[in-house]
Amino acid sequence: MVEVYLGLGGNIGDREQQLRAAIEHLNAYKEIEVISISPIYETKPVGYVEQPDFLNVCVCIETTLKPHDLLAIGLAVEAELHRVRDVRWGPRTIDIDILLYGDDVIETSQLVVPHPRMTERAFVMIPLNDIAPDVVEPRSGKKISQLVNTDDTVVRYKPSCDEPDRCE
Ligand code: X6L
Ligand code: MG
Ligand code: MG
Repeated sequence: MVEVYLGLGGNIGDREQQLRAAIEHLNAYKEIEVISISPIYETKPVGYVEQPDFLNVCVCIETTLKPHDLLAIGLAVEAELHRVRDVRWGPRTIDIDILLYGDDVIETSQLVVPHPRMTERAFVMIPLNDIAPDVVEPRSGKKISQLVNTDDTVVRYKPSCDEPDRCE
């Protein structure tokens, strides 16, 4: 069993409903248990800016899945929620990224973990710091609380749910 942190985001349709549906879809796998969910934040698009604002959230799961099997499940959940891969960095109903997989460092052509640019992105680091301030990012050896830039401002959209099975 390994503790994994996922970053989820979306900016098309009912954004909050899609985040919650994605978390429910993940939790429905017997190999995945959702442990905690950060508050949801509304964030300005980064990378390709001419698109709607995102909602972003980070989730802690425990899983018995190997990293590539978890990646495949994430992609399957994205597809179930009608993600269409169109414009690079463009709008999407849901994006599910593996941020941290225990303290593993993974570098394959399919998957790089820790997520290589996560520490630069407030839409990842602010919610991650809410649920994992003492978790160590294994490339730097630093805690999330030491890596988060608290000068970055992102706007809280909704509080967290303490009991993942009982949200809504
Ligand atoms: C220069 C070049 C500077 C590229 C930044 C940053 C590219 C982030 C892609 C970049 C660059 C990304 C989300 C988002 C995306 C999201 C918010 C990406 C991939 N996903 N903006 N932009 N939330 N707020 O989930 O992260 S596209
Ligand atoms: Mg992403
Ligand atoms: Mg992705």
